[in-house]
Amino acid sequence: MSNNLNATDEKHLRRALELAREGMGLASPNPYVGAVVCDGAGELAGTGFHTYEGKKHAEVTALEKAGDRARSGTLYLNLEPCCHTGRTGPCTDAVIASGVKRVVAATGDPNPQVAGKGFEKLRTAGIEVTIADGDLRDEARKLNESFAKYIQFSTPLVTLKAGMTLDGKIAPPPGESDNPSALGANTASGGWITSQEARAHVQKLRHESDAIMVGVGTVIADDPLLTDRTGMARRRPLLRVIIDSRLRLPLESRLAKTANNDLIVFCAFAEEKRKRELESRGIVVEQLPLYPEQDHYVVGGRPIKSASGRPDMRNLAKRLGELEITSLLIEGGALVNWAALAAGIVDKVFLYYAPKILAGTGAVPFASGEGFRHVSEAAHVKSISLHRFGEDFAVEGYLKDPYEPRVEGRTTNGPSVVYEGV
Ligand code: AOF
Ligand code: ZN
Repeated sequence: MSNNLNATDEKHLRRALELAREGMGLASPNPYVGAVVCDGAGELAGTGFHTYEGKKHAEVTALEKAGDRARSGTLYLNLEPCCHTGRTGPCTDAVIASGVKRVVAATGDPNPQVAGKGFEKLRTAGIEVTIADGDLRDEARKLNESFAKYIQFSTPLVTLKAGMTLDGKIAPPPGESDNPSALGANTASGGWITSQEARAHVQKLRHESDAIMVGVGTVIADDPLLTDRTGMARRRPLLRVIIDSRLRLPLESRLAKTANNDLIVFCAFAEEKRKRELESRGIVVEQLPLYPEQDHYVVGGRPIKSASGRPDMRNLAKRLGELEITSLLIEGGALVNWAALAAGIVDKVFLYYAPKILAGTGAVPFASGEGFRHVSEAAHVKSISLHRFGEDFAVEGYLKDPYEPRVEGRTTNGPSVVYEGV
């Protein structure tokens, strides 16, 4: 519930949010935006939502549909109208020209080029502006959290996803699996831990993501396809990203066999022949700088040794940002999960738990590596929501607020990342 909106406002703003969701898979790298126009008598006069290919911003479509009926009416939308010229002109001009007397928005635009200036322009033109509080505002912010991260920091929102047992194991001891699809019998980790319902939800996460990433160890063990199998339309194929320091990606893996300019391998050492071999199969290979030898992260004031000899995750996030990737879903394994956590690139987690206990020291933990050494230094997951999937449940929560400005810097002890909010 919003405290500052009446029931009619709420109804129309909810509809705008619903319309915005129609852009799922189709709006990135732009935000999801939906708009509703009501005429002076409160009757529905036009709706619209944004897709990147469609170019037109949501409110422009809705106002065009409403035509003259917009005069003295109200415009509802989930995001502040833009006031700058990008691929299209400023929406604020179109809103002012339409003659609406009131704009009700769920939240501001995190784009620094807009951020409050859009509302200001409307108010200066004499339009009454109401910005929602409560649930609707929260929902609208959540809907565009990837866009918020990307537009402010030029790196994707990074979500660490894992399916595990109650005791935090993502796989039984290597070599004891009966996964028929596993490539390497000795390292196989397969056999589903989580339920079909939980895995269907992971497909939804994949659909909402621009890119998905695993380490090459997971490819060798599980031979995953890493595709979006929701069947829903998407503007760009889900970019499949593999961290593979020494280009071990098997050519007979399902990933390599299905590569079609949607598979990118980040390595640390690129042997020319191997690189060409992969590239000839439509796989993009890029070399990333290594973590500097003496590099460490500072977590809660204490240094943590980074994974030297591996591609630097921070550069990876930057590179994906350059490729207009607004969201990255990391799906393991244990080493990559730790590397991402230690590098401080993780914004949120989506952890699925099946009511099973594997126990044993040989089973594969959610994250391996050095780990945080003190409880006081542990990654602190905030703003938690719980989800149920049949017998399973999932914890969704944040290590960093995608909307908050943050300081990422270096200390006097060499390059390091200040792991904020932990
Ligand atoms: C709106 N309504 O429907 C969208 C907005 O390059 P452009 O012209 O498409 O501008 C993209 C920016 O405009 C994007 O970064 C965000 O700030 C805003 N998106 N704004 O008023 C819309 N899609
Ligand atoms: Zn606009």
